[in-house]
Amino acid sequence: MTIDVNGPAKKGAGLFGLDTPLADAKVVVLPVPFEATVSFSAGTARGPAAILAASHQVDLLDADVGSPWQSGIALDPGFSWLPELNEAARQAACRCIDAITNGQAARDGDRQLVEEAGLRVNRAVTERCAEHLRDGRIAVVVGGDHSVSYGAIAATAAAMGDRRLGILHIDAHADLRDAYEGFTWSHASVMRSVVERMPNVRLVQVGIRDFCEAEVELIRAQPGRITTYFDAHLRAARLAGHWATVCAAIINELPENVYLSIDIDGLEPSACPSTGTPVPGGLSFDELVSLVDLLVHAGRRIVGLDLVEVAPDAALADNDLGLSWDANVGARLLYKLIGFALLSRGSARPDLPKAPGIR
Ligand SMILES: [Mn+2]
Repeated sequence: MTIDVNGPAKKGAGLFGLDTPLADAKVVVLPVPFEATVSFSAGTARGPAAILAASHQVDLLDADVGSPWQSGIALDPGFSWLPELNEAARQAACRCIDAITNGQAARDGDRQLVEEAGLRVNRAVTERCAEHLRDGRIAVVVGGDHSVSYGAIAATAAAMGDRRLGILHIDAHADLRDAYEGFTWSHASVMRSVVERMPNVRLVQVGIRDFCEAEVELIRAQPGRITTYFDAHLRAARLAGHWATVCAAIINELPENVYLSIDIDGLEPSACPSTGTPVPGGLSFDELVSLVDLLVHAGRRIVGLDLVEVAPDAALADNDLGLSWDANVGARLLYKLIGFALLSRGSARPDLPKAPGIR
């Protein structure tokens, strides 16, 4: 199929209206619709389908990143067994959480089912991402809840060998809990697992505004491994218009090779009203885009990325997912993030007519 860069996407077209075969793609997007341990409300398992539907509205020429589609963006078919496993694990997790909140012990069988599901998903994501990385592609994971980032980060960290890997983690939540609600592979403990199990990783968190005392203690105890820019610290600088200074400080904490782990709830809830655990405050869409833009300008190389916790409005039927505001934001952010990753590896910047009077 030839792509009409000026026209609307064809019905049934692939991600961003493209149908790039894997062999011609520099970027591959792996959907992981898994959300076994989401605490507050479900829906992020429908995130990849909603982003695919909304991606047809995204124009292929972008003012920030140019034409990333020209590098080839393929959609990995994902894992056929995952939806069924997700459903079973989610029901078991709900029974566990119900038992715990009622002061009872969770059933061993339920707990084991959730643990094994998380392990299986993470292993599958690691293997698939490792294949794509070996083939020289940028692997992009779309969740699903934040637990699915683990496998993608593990593959990227392993591919780095002895070199350091910086994780730029955008989130409302610190995700440093110790096995939240008793689940090893919980979305709320994913970055703790990353730091504990991947010695070459340096974690830099931005936008954090939901955390517990133990998480703050962990951050305090590991100044060389974890740096957290709490939302409360960023607020004054943001409101005073010093965002570029804040970005420079954040980027300064990161090594040359950077993995972006973007939980959509790091943004203001207006950008993600249907996400599972929204928190007031957070970064604007523009602040996030400018941070990643400055990261690339500073010469950092984006070696992998994920976008997680995007959930469509629960009221939308499957055939209306393209109408989702959350997915609209998610699809546009995804296209820009892919574009920035390509720019960081030498793709051409966009050449738009100059705007008189501003730089
Ligand atoms: Mn979060």
